[in-house]
Amino acid sequence: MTSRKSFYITTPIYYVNDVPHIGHAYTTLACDVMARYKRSRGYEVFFLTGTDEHGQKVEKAAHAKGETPLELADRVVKRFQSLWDKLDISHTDFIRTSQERHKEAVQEIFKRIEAKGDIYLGEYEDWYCTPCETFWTETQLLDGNCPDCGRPTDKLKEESYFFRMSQYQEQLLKHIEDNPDFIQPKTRRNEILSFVREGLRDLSISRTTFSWGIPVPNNEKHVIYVWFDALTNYISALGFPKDDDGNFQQFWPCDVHVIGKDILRFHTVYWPTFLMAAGIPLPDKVFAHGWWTVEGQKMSKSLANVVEPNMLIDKYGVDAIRYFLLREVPFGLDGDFSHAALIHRINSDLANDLGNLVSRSTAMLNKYFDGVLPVPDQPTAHDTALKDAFLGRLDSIDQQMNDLAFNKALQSIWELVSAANKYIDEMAPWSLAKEESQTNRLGTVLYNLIESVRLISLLIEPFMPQTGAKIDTILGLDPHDLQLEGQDSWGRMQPGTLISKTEPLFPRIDTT
Ligand code: ME8
Repeated sequence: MTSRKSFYITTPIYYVNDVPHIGHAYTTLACDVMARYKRSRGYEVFFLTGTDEHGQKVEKAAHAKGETPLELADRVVKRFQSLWDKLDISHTDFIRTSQERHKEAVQEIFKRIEAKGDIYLGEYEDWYCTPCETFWTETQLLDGNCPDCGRPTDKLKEESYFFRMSQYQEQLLKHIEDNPDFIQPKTRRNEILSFVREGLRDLSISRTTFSWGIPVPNNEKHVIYVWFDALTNYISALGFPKDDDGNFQQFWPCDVHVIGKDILRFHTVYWPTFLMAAGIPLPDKVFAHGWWTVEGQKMSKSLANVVEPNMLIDKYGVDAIRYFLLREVPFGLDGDFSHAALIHRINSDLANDLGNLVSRSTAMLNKYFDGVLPVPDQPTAHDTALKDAFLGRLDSIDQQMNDLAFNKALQSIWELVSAANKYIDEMAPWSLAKEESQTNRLGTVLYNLIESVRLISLLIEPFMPQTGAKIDTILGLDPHDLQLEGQDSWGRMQPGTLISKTEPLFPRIDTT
């Protein structure tokens, strides 16, 4: 990641012909965690999400329901927005491709590429998969069906505008080769490298068979291809081309587009070549995460109901879901959602490890010092080891976060939770409390514990904002004043602060 103090992160914009499910929640959540983390490190963050509303699929779905496409979109957009509220998503902007600001940007890029001579009018004849909005050649089909989703395709012949994508093959290859971090994880990069090496064809970028979309400038018979339209959201939301607010200037190029592996090619072949042709710099990184199955099976409509995100949040709490999704599976690999695994994580990591640390530390401080944080004494070797454990991990956690290795970052944070729990067991404050001569020592131990809890709270806040805020309130801290301060982070709790007692942060879930 670059060293500038601005950070721009995006989710895909989701189709409105489906309602939000756990897969959409996963991508959006990962971006939210990253956005919150970067803010906690002092970055100015632009975090974009939104909806992809044009195209034949949406037009068909709307007609089937007796609605206009925009009516359908308005209805489904509310479902996405209310889920993002419920999931504590802290996006800066929500772009809808039906908005005027977006139309202007798409037409502008089209015009720029056309003016350069890289768009021409031709005729298209190929096999089209409507659910995937993708054309396939005869040889790409599998038994006559779409090689991606297996559904039937239709033969289409139409007049179409083409983008000279073939002209950009060498430039794209060179970019991917020169920028090893451009496509992540590595396996995805290799996939795209071999795809590009096989050769790029010119791309059909307009349709005449439906009308729900953005018209081609100066030829209203044609609607711009939905992927050309959709990908442009990443700059239209920043105010491109006028840039009245200076967001495009400040935030572009994007630090990272986070996507699922299903839409990798669109983001690492189509999008960069459109940008090259339009003379716009490329994003720094595209990260494609893996695919969720549910209880071992591909997510179908009926299975999606079993893991309906609103229902999961109501049942288990928003922070538990946020924690589970990012802790359970390395970001980039496929994962399986099971209720048993979720309950196990809640009981062991959240109720036991984290919950007990916070309740034991604050309860003892209340019992032995009436909740008033004592002044720490000279540190012993144990105290220094605890402090060093924290400071020693801050840099690696920063690296893990910048690599989007969320599960590793959480593992590192939980090593700190364990270190603090172990410190309690070894220092045995209850024994120190029995001897009056040990009052200063007891005070030092409890100070170190509360300081550990403060830092853990800061580190978990991006993942579990409500829990972080709860702990800050218990510790009498204003969350807005808090930032990680690198190696100066230890020892910032003010002696004399009044610390309250707490109910368990995560009640155990009974599995019997
Ligand atoms: O593709 N596991 O929108 P979309 C993990 N509009 N992630 C999943 C998932 C699963 N089972 N299912 C969906 C589109 N996702 C286009 C994008 S961007 C310019 C246009 C997530 O509604 C994952 O992020 O089909 C995937 O890439 C995205 O939802 C697809 O959302």
